[in-house]
Amino acid sequence: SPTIKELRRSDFPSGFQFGVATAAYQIEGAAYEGGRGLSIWDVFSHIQGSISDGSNGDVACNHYHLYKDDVLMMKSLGIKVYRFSISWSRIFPDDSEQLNFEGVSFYNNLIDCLLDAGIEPFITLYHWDLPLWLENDVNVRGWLTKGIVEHFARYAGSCFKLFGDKVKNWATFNEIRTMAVEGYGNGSKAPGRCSISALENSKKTTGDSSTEPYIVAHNALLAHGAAVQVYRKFFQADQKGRIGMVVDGKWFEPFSVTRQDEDAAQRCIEFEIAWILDPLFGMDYPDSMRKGAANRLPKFTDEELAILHGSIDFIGYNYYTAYYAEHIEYDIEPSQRWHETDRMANTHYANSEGNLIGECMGPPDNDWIYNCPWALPKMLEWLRQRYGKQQLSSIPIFITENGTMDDMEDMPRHVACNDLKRIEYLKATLQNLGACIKEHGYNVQGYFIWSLMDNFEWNSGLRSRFGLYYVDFANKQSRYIKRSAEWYREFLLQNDEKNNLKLCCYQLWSK
Ligand code: PNW
Repeated sequence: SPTIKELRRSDFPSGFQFGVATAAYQIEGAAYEGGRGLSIWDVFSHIQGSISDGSNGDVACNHYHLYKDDVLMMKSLGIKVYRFSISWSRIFPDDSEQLNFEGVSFYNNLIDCLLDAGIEPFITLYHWDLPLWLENDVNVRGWLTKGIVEHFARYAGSCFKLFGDKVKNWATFNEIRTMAVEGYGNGSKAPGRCSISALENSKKTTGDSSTEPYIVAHNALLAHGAAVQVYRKFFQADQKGRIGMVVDGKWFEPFSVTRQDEDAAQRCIEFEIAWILDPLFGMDYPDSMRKGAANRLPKFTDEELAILHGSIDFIGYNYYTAYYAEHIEYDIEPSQRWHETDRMANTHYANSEGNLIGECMGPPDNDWIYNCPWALPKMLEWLRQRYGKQQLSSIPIFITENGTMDDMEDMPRHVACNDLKRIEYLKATLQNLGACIKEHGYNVQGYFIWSLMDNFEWNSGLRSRFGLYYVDFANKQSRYIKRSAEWYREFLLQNDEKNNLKLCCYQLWSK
């Protein structure tokens, strides 16, 4: 086992940025305030049975009202960058596509407050909360048609125009893979469409899961391309910011030492991360996907590929975990297949010898995160091999999310705040990240912990806690510091900074 060394800020390049990440629907609340329109998550979270604890994001962390306190909390951590998302339906509540100025001022106030606190904003334009009017428009049907592309480009352009003088980091999308597979493949996330037989009896909307995840991802990629064109053509020269995309993908190890399982592991990585990144690096979808999904995978025109090629100034990568992959042939009709079966692999937490991939971090019924800090360097090397050392030397990588949930549901607050397992997980990831940057020179420029505070964890609701701060959802959304927040602060701040910070926080507080 690797020796656990102490971790120091100086193990990372001096310009390396540390931060925390959140997303609008997961923290803002105020779902019916400030002129906000509904999104697909407002509808989905209120359908009985879709959220495991029956909660929703109506109030969430009430960040919409408590944002000033939250910025102070961030400042006291010593972070220098904050990743958050804009709620599209707060800016454009309905199909008139008229700006909602109350929504705009919320984000302006938040951004000003962050800059005041010396924290750089890093904005995700789309973190899964599509305005309902776009889902319901029969000519658009959410992400299912190309009609969405111009709407997204308009929304993105408005954000650049409204906030781009102050915001220099833009990510168009968070995790196109997850939104496509979980929103249209297994239906566990909004808009909850699925057709696979295992879920036939659930209350989810009927869709065609053999095609829709691919169509949705395709249209989202085109929307990304259109937004980047707008930024580069009209804003980038003046505003001097950068634009990229946030992707996710687990690392996969072969289930057994066989050629078949090695190929299966490679296929899984391609079906997760290369699906989205290959087209951005001038390639078509991976061959393995063309083979697996055949004519159900949409085709790019030359013109579309030309737009996508080179359309990111950085890669945002959300890293959480790794699994084992086993080769398997599915005996089902192409029309019954979906993304997870097309890749012809089963995934496991233990390999053929029974060894676990890592320590399980979550509670028994929500155990998708295993602590595999060693897999992050493997993924960085995989990216370098696939997209080229030269190319990746000019396209920096940001680890835009990394974190874990508590291992028990409904734990008392004092137990949840004594979160030593989270510290272990974060520290191990950072040790591996720092070491591989030093040894191999990967151009990784930042790292964000998911998340600043406990929040609405999508279909797992409010009980799956990912925060550095505890949120008491039953009592005014009060925030309480966890041991992991203290640990992050100790890691980030030098002694003199700690003293200065006390003073700054006091001054901000009294403002
Ligand atoms: C992220 N995977 O989703 C999301 O961006 C966050 O909004 C969410 O709260 C966070 O993870 C924690 O769940 C992911 O399969 C979904 O590796 C799936 C994976 C990774 C991240």
